[in-house]
Amino acid sequence: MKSILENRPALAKQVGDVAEVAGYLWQKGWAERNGGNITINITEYVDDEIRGLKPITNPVSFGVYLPHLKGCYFFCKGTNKRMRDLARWPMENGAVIRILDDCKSYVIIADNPVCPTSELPSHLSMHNFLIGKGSTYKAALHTHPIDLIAMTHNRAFLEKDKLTYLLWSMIPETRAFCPKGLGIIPYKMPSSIELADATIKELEDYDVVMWEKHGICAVGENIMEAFDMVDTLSKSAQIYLTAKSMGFEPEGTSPEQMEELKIAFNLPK
Ligand code: 2HA
Ligand code: ZN
Repeated sequence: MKSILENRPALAKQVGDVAEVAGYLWQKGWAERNGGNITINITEYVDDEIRGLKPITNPVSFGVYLPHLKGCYFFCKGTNKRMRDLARWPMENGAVIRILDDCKSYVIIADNPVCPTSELPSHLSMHNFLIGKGSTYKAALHTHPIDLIAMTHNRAFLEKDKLTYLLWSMIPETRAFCPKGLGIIPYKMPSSIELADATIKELEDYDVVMWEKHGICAVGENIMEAFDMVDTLSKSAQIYLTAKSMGFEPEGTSPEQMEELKIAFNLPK
């Protein structure tokens, strides 16, 4: 069977980047079993031939009305599929979906009938929110970073922007490259509409949000950018816990040093 990626190098590059990031997630130990999910909005790479492709599944409802997604196309990791397999065989462990005109359901169009991620409601809600506000962001990533999830088991860290300032103060890169900080979402049932709604609310202020005792969600221009933000935050968490395990509280950069970075990098917060 001919793959939808054949003779479409720009689209193949997007899926290739997803596969590369899926490999990193596995190597980092953030993607046990089927843990985590990735979706990218590929509508800009869709040509008339793709638009004419017959669905390979019946319509499936995703449980929410998302008006900005009408006619959009996404590449999605499959539910119950492993990141480490997505890394090697993206089109066997993910699929391209088309959002139908009712804005509440999708069909799979290629390459295989791989049912999309269990977190589809939150992923599609994030894409709908991004398009609605005129953002150029195309990627949404959810993964399970050990260090950052562990931090959400401490109630003191769940206070608004407590973790943001702590992680920013561990290394200047985090302040510069995760400039909006880290939003916190109190524990909600995985895959639920409540989790999706709470996530998009936090995206008003943040590009990266923690799901308490579960994982992290990041949105970005592309999948590499979304991954880089999570990787940078995790590096800060590692520095914090390395200092703690050496028996001391890390000092952190000072408010003056933070302010200096804010001016130098023209940061929003
Ligand atoms: O896809 O991580 O949150 C598996 C998950 C659900
Ligand atoms: Zn998860």
